[in-house]
Amino acid sequence: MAGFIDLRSDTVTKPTPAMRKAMAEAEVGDDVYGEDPTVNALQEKVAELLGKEAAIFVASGTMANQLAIKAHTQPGDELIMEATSHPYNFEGGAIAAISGVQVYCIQGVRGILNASQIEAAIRPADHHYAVTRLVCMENTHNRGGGSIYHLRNMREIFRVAKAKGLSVHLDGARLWNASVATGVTLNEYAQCADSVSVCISKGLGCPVGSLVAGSKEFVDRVHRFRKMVGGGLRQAGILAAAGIYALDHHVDRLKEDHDNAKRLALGLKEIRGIAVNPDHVETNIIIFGVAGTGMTSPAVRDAMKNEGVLMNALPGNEIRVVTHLDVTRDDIDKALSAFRKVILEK
Ligand code: TLP
Repeated sequence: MAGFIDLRSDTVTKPTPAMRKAMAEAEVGDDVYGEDPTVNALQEKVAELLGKEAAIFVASGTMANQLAIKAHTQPGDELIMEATSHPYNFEGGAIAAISGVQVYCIQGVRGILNASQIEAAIRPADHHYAVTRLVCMENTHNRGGGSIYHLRNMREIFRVAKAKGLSVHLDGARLWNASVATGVTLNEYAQCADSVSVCISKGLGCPVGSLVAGSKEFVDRVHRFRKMVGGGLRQAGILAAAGIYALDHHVDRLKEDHDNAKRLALGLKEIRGIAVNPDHVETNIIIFGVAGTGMTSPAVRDAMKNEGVLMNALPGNEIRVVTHLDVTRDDIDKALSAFRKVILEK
């Protein structure tokens, strides 16, 4: 929202003038005929970055995850996923509605699972049970506070899943954040999954868009399901051009977002009653508790709004703040002053 320091999400970014110029000048065609050169270029670029045969442009991260789940499964199957994961909690019940699949949820540590937890959740070959078909990971993990799946852990999970004949999907909405924070390439992460969804409308700052990558055959199935849900776009090159621009200009700068998040967490730690562990802030998301301040999280959110700073209140008196392209270091310092005013001078 104009005039506010908006820490609600990295989805709130507005395209920069240079990005808008790239969008305005994009060469376009009808993508339902496969004829949009800019969409094709973005798909090829992302497939190559992820080391997959193909990638397909879709409208949103939700559409990317849900079409991937649909393409991996049959109704009645079961998938294994962390209990606070995005596709299970924040995609409107789509796993059940669109794929008819049930979820075996496991509680992770800040959203992160390990291979032995996955192994223990795989159903035996017995007709009492659903057929376990798919394992999903989320890197970085949103509700886990932007936590990172370490590569060794992902490799081990992939090995366990493959040994049991399961498919693996990675919700990589913020995979670029993980990569910039660790130096692990997108390709290395993507080799631990059969399919990967990535969002260009989060940290990369594009107005719209996500991609799903995998084998040619898999992406062809996703293409069919994209059509079914009305997701076949026409001159989408205008959107894809933003993605190409962002890949060339907005990836390395994610480090600034991570530094700003850390700065905010270190400042919050000094405020009496706020429960935050700056060591847990690995990327651009901070989740912290406010119960010790004597205020509820909605009360903190509302009071901060009056001070010109927006954020999301979560259940359990927690607050989520997210740093991004449209938040400067100066904004972080202003937000910290506002927090001090709201919490210490109440
Ligand atoms: N997350 C949004 C909200 O839905 C919570 C946000 O503000 O963080 N995977 C992950 C890990 C996500 O965080 C999100 C969006 C999605 C998928 C879905 O992307 P969209 O919003 O494009 O459908």
